[in-house]
Amino acid sequence: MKIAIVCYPTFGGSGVVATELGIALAKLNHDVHFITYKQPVRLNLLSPNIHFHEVSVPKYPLFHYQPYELALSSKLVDTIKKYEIDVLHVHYAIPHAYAGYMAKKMLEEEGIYIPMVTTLHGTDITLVGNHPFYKPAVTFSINNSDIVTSVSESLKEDTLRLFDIKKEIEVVPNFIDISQRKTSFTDCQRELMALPEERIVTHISNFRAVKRITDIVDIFYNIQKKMPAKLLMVGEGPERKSAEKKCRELGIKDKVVFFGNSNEIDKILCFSDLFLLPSERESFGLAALEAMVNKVPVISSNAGGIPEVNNHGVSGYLSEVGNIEEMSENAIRILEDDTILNVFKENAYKEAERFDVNQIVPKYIALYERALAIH
Ligand code: GMT
Repeated sequence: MKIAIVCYPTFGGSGVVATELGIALAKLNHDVHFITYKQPVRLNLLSPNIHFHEVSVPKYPLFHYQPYELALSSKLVDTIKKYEIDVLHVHYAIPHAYAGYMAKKMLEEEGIYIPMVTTLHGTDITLVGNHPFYKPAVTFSINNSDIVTSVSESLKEDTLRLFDIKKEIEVVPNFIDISQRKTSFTDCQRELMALPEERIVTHISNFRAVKRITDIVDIFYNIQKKMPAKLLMVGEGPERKSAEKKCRELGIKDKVVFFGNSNEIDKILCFSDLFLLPSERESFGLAALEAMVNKVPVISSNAGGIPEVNNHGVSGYLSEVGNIEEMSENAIRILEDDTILNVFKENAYKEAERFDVNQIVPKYIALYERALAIH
């Protein structure tokens, strides 16, 4: 099949999933065309059947806001025609499903039918899309997609609760390429990060308020009172400054490393002992899954879809959002005993196997085939 994928090219989970999906489809000999405003960050290999088409938005002084949706739908029309694309798959409803629908309609005028699969990722539904300013347009573009998927049962329930949805929503969970992880473990350089007796605690995100970054600092503060430990904070975003300030105020800044955005998260996770994800909301928690496949147990909140990924008492522990005391106690329970830690590490990996690329990508292919047959 020839598949066009629209996504955000940044470090957000939706862009990562879309990129990994495109790479997996290309390995299965499908022809994949990424259409977005920048080469996706995880797309570091362009192969004969992976293509990237940049959406450029020319700046014009009249526009207070540059019309990205217009440029995207025009680029979609051109690319779909030029490369005879079979299926359009848009990730993150805003504004991709809306622009995709416009492209579909423009192509229909020329007698070209293109089925559109829309994947809902989380904040496009729970935070941004639910805002009254966007809600009618988001509802419309979901209802007018040919197939709609969500990355967890929890996100499906949220979508049905928050919007007037007339379409079936199929749950296709996020996934991970386990075989690729196995081969990249060779250069794990733990000694560069911490002393042998120190435990390494890690968090990776876009440092937005929804991630409750200061809870992470509080939990780590409690951990380091009980054992030698380091906290590795990976990512960039609005909450980073306040987290750094809090580390200074608590007198733990020497034990915390802020990395900024990284393309080498497997290298960081390979020497991590525990992953913290105390988010206010999380449709899935891809970062937790990436930790688990690297044998890193997870202390998380029980928000949204996280319980579908992190298995309480097996791959880690879950607590109510904001229950810093319980999260700290559970973290210490896992970290203070080598035997317990090793059991959780192995369990985390086993739980991650449920989300292997080979289990999940065929589900998308089956949906594309169904979308093609709709016409
Ligand atoms: O806020 C983020 O974590 C980024 C956001 C995105 O759309 O890029 O992530 C959402 O999609 C990810 C991939 O499906 C999920 O793993 C995240 O849980 C989800 N984030 C939220 O729901 C807050």
